[in-house]
Amino acid sequence: MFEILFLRLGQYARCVRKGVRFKPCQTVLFKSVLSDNRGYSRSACFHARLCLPRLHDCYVRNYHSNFGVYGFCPRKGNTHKVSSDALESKIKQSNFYRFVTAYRQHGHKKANINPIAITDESIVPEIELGYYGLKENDRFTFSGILYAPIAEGTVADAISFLQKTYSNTMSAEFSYLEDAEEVEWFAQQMEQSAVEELDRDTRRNLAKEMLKSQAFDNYLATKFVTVKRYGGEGAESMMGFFTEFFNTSANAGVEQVIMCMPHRGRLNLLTGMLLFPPAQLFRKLKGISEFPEYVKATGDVPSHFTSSVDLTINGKTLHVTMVPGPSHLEAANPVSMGKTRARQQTLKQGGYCQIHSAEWNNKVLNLQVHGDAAFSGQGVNQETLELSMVPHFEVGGSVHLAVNNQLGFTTPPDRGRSSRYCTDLAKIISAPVLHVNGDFPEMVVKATRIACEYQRKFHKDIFVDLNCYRRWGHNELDDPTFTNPAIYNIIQARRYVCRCPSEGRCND
Ligand SMILES: Cc1ncc(C[n+]2csc(CCOP(=O)(O)OP(=O)(O)O)c2C)c(N)n1
Ligand SMILES: [Mg+2]
Repeated sequence: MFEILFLRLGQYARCVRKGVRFKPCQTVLFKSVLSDNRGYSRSACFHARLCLPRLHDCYVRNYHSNFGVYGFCPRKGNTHKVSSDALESKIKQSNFYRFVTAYRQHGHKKANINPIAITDESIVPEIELGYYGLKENDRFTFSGILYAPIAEGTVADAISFLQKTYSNTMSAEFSYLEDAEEVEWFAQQMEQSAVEELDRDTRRNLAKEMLKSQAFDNYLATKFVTVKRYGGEGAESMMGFFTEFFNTSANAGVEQVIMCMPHRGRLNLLTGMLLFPPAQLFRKLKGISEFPEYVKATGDVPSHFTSSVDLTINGKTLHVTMVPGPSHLEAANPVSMGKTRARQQTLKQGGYCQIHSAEWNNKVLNLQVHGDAAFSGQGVNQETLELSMVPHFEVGGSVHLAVNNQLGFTTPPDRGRSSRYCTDLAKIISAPVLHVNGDFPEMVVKATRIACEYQRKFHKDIFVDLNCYRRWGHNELDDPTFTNPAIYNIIQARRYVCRCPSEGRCND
């Protein structure tokens, strides 16, 4: 009975999509070829008297209809309204408001986001007080303009708060967002996050995951000296991103994450969090096939390994699928988006929901991890980003992490791109970018939280630019001191990020 009902509905849906028109309560002859799992076909021919209008309303969305396009959730227009109090405060204190706005826009230029900075850009003319006719001891009401913990104070107080928010070890670019509501929301998140402390459990977990990643790299470096492992040393805080990303997603009701990732730190993530069996990896690193002995085959290189697992987080199940990695950098990004969309379609989510007014509901989330050089250098990223909000391609916003170790094999940023940041391509779709110093893993966690919340709220792409460094050569077998002596003078004089408890980093 269910099979017949299913067939009727499926047939009807296909006919509707092909443009076949039915009259209400018309007797329809369905002739179908059914395939069963024993591999042969049998014909079925039966009549069905269907109450078509009711069926149509309840179960089927036309591809094009008055309700919109099947598989597409139109975005709401800009309905942002500034409260009258806030507006009054802004108008009365317009010079101060201009200054705060400029800080939100340009503060990132003097942020301390580069752990291996060679040059220092501390003067940013756009946020010099003289431009706004302000003096340090002028007093203003902050309410309606700033999301500071104090309601009023001097310009010096405001500068110290803005500095802590936008010119610290984390910063953001968001002033170009096209919707005023998003700009205001972003400023609020940044300013509230600046005064928040992470709880003890989060900090302990963060330290644990980073140390695990480092111990894994040390082990591989000792046991498999001649193997290319593309280690995560210098970028350990990417584990902070992943921990927070998976936790916050599971807590928010995400059920599936479809992700793509290049070589850097991939083995660390696979074995550390995505339950990839270390024994299988070690077999491969020893030169033995990753398949069981009775299978006469060998697979791809270790850095293309993949995983598809159920994680249990706070009693919730989060399925994480990492798509297989090709050598061709960034090529997996559109594949991961396509897979995300296909999963959303299977689960009838967002634009595929049978309820016409449904919005993206974030059950399936796309995560894209990039290398700094590959992201700015590969044209496929421009193509993928431009598809990110196109009907029938969009996935309700992807979260992007750029593991920015400031080298692409041997190429430093100033020889590999013209843009200021490796993530500047994000601006073609006006996507916000959070820049964070990888030496401050707690800031990485905060940036990840804001990124996930933005994606969830606005269903648009967002980027985290994790500024870090590469402790060894590109694949540990090359000598970077020969190709990049200036950078490696700085790197070799440093200690590992997880070993700096006295400096307040992971200090539990
Ligand atoms: C399309 C493509 N071009 C070139 C390469 C060769 N290649 C492999 S890794 C790499 C450097 C990538 O740098 P980045 O994206 O910054 O990642 P990192 O290794 O620094 O993490 C290059 C050029 C490749 N694999 N794919
Ligand atoms: Mg790089």
